[in-house]
Amino acid sequence: MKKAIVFGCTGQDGSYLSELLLEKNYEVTGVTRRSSVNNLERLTGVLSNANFTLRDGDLTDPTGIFKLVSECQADEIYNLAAMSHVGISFDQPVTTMEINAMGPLFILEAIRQTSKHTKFYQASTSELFGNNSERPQNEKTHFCPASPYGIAKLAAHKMVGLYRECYGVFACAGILYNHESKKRGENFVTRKITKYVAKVMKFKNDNGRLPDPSKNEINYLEMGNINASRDWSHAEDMVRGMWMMLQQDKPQDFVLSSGKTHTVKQFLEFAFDFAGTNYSKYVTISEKYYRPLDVNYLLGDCSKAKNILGWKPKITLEKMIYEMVENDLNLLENNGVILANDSSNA
Ligand code: NAP
Ligand code: G4F
Repeated sequence: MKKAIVFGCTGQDGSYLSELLLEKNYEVTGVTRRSSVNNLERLTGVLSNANFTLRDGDLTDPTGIFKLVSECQADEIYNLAAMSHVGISFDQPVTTMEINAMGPLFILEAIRQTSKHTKFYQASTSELFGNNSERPQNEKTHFCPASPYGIAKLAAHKMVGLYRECYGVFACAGILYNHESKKRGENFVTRKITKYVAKVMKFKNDNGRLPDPSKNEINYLEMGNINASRDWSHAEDMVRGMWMMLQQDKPQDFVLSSGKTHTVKQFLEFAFDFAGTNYSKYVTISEKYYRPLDVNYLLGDCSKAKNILGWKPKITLEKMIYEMVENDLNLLENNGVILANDSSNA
């Protein structure tokens, strides 16, 4: 039985990847950092599986990581842990560097010193390309990150290449474009929108008509830069690609993307269609959600992954938005979850 460690198992990707690895009969060690509240809700599908074990670990703690990596002697380690919000990285640049740049280095160094046979996957990102004008971007496109998040991820990305080249560590970085799902964090733009649309739909189901924000029947949806374009995929497709990278004979980096880009405005249009209305009545633009610098256009060319891994995305954007809206509506209908006002500037 193969053994894998998943850093970031409580997150969107970590939970889907843990499910996938268990389906493939791996013994999975999921790493969680200390939390004062239960944050295992995304793991409900795996917690009762006898092949899944939770262990404490924080990416900012090199001694703990050394101990974990050397004791487990895993076949594969996936690092999906990160301070993953680009907007917040402008407010927390130091923490972002500590977690996103130093964390992967601690894991690589532990592998090099104590577990050389272990294959390593690092969660790189399309944010590495920043505002490079090349379209679409691929593995050869020049990196031009435009946030503390992107810069920290670039440091980790370069370390992966270095450890591969200098020390022969089997290390791969997946340059992944945006991916979403019903498990997406609530302060990313897609989930923020689908949660709001679900609230509109619930009002309509209860009252037989749409809510009117000008009559305080619902808060306005405050948004930032809705002209930005993103290449959105489903997280389940992406974690399959991560696993495929580590099944190769040779370690390499790969872009994973849908190959299509849409503006946030278009995402709003698609999502509000499910409620049978248009977003313009509900959305206000607030400076609070603008970033000091934003990446305006991302579009990935995943030909290399298609040719070498045989990977391609299966879930369409439309299907994904439907899944997200339906899930948020179910949460509202079944649990009476009240959508909190988003008071952060994320
Ligand atoms: P996510 O839902 O925000 O999950 C992040 C995970 O990292 C959580 O489990 C979090 O734990 C953990 N974490 C944060 N700081 C940590 C620390 N100091 N020590 C240990 N664990 C820590 O992110 P995601 O969307 O699944 O993304 C997974 C990875 O892919 C991230 O590295 C992200 O940067 C990268 N990525 C994501 C996308 C995307 O569109 N989703 C695209 C490209 C790359 P808590 O639950 O305790 O917070
Ligand atoms: O959903 P977002 O916060 O995702 P962003 O910044 O693209 O980052 C995500 O994808 C990266 C891969 O490209 C990952 F590496 C990263 O970990 C994360 O998963 O924002 C998407 C776009 C941005 O242009 C943002 O400015 O939506 C714009 N936006 C407009 N209004 C908003 C909002 N973003 C958020 N979070 N909240 C808003 O109200």
